[in-house]
Amino acid sequence: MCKPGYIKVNGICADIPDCTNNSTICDNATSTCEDTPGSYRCNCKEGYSKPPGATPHAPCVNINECAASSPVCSAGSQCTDSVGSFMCSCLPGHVRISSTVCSINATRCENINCTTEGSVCRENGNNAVTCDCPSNKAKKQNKCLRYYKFIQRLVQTFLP
Ligand SMILES: [Ca+2]
Repeated sequence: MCKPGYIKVNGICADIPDCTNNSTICDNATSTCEDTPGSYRCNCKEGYSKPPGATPHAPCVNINECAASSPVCSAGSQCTDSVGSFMCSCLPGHVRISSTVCSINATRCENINCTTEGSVCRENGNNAVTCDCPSNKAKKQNKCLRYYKFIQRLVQTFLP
């Protein structure tokens, strides 16, 4: 007599090759079969897992990556779970950096806060936006000031 999981071959108890004998012993969509001494194990594929304490034969189930304690999608993106995977969609005004990272689209004025007081955001096609002072004003100490040229001329005249 052989122990469970073993079969007598030429008078010797040999491990039953469960995975080879039954190719669907594990769910091939969610796991891969691994022969173990006297038994087998269904190892979960990426995107699938077993509940803690599940038996080696237990089926693997979808991981909801979107419910993970640390976010899998970056700020500015929306996580959508799918069976065996997940997807990060970029929120409006954001551009894709990678499959899990979206970043504010810095080429759009709607996403830009011009920090120079009185400056106006201008889009330059595919390049980053600029915050320019209106044509009748000039930037001075983080403000767009009218008559800057006049002040500058005064300074140049009276300062050494
Ligand atoms: Ca998933």
